[in-house]
Amino acid sequence: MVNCTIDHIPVTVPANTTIMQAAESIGIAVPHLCFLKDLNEIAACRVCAVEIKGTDRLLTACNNVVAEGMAILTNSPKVTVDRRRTVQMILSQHDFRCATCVRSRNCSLQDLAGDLNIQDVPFESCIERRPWNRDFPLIRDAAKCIKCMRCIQVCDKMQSLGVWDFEGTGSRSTVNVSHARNIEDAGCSLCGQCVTHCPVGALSERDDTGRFLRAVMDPDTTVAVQVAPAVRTAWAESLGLPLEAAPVGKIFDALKKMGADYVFDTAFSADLTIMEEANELVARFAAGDLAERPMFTSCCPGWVRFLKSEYPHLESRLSTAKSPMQMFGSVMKTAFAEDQNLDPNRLFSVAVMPCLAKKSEAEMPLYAGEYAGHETDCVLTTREFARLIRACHINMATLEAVPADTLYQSVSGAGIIFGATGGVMEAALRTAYHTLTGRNCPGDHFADVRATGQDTGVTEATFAIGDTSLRVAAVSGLANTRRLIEALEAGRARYDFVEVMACPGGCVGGGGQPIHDGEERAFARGKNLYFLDRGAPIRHCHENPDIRALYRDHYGEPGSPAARRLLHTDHRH
Ligand code: HC1
Ligand code: SF4
Repeated sequence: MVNCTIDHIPVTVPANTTIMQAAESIGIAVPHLCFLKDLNEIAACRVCAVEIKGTDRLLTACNNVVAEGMAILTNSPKVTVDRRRTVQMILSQHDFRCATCVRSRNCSLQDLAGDLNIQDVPFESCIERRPWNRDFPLIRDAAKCIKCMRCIQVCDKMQSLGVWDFEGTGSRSTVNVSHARNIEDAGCSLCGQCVTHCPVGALSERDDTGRFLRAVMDPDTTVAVQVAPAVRTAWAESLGLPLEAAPVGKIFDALKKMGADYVFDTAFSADLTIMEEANELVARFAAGDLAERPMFTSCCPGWVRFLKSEYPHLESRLSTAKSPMQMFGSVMKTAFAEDQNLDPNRLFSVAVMPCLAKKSEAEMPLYAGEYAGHETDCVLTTREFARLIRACHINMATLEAVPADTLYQSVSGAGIIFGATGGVMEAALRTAYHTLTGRNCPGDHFADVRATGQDTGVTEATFAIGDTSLRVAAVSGLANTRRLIEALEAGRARYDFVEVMACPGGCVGGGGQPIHDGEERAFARGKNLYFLDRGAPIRHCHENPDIRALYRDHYGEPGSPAARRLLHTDHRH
């Protein structure tokens, strides 16, 4: 153990404890900007510098460890002056027009400058400006980048993709797309994790709120909105409502107040996806084609982008079932339009998603149908939705929980847990169990695939269903996924069915969710979905009466020619 003092308070900590951790252990938060636990501990910003009494030097607290007898001051006048100057230097390279910044009120640099009472920047401004393709779902504003390196580390260590890199030397050093590529060609999965880990407004999603508002303002356009399972766990985090007071019905109410004509829960089409995907799993199994195992889930577009660019030879292992978002878009423009006597060419289909990659999934040519537009015409992230609530001056206190619209009101708990890692797998196994045995399993029968919060991003299990033994895995995070695929390819692992989610913890931790700097909330949000599943009156997708009615009236049965035409894809293009 090591004994030292921090701000005159004695503290004893294990050897190799950083100054920042030691301070935290006695409730002293050392200000910082670039630090991310386990990902970015390199003191790039120098904001966490502290004074060591008896020396001339300031030491950065995030990457220096305490030593026996050290007397550390985190708030001496010397530290304060140094910290103010450091932040002023950073501001001299940062476009601080905060009033129009997407991260205003949720920006670590803005908070820090406010806390340090910085009212001017006495250094010459040198702001870097670079062109960027504003049509791409991920936007980078070089003028706001503070070179903290978080995006580089997150993309590299968490997602194994290395899309960003440092370039230049000295005062010209900066961050850019690696290997001088354009972002479109850089193999970006669009997971958005670099966005949620950026402390400022340098990275963001493309803002599509204007397209949504134009559609609801057009009297000749019918707007139908679906809301993803994970959105309900997080939408109110930045709006001042506690989770218990923020059910999905209030999201529906807010959307109606914004002018949406119809509102639906993507958990409904998650049920539909499972009908098709479980049927496909059983069929692939019955065919006994071992070379085609495992079957991979295909609902996460970040994962599908990753697979197509990194492991294109595995494309045929993807389930051909469209994602719930795309299935709902297809249903809206075909079955729903037909049943409600609506012109599909005047139907604008919107999806509120916790995800950036959903924007690119919706735009893929393969999802343009025989009507105007795409199956999904506009994707808004959870953050864009929260911004719309503010922009439309919707008073959160007036929102009421209203039901989704008919014909698709009913959702199962299995559809709801899609938003958490392991949830798609669990939902599919519940229905596959029914297909193979003719009976329903207990709701929590496959709970072993749920993440515990302590795991490494992969959960594995073997289940016996009737005479069949299934070896399954659920993985989240693309670096974890790469390790899993490499183990498969090397013959070190064998699975029949694998669920992949690009974002750690699944969609609940998606790149379009509200940002809490340096803090991961995915696991807690996921627990909320399992809580909703436990209390759901229906816990199996195949028991959803509205799904049954949809099959009765339009598709016949899972895997039918109509279902294959409208609800599946070959993933090409
Ligand atoms: Fe997801 Fe999915 S779970 S991919 O995270 O399969 O985005 O929530 O909507 O499509 O259902 C996202 C979430 C979402 C789809 C579903
Ligand atoms: Fe990397 Fe994901 Fe950011 Fe793309 S969106 S650059 S894959 S972290």
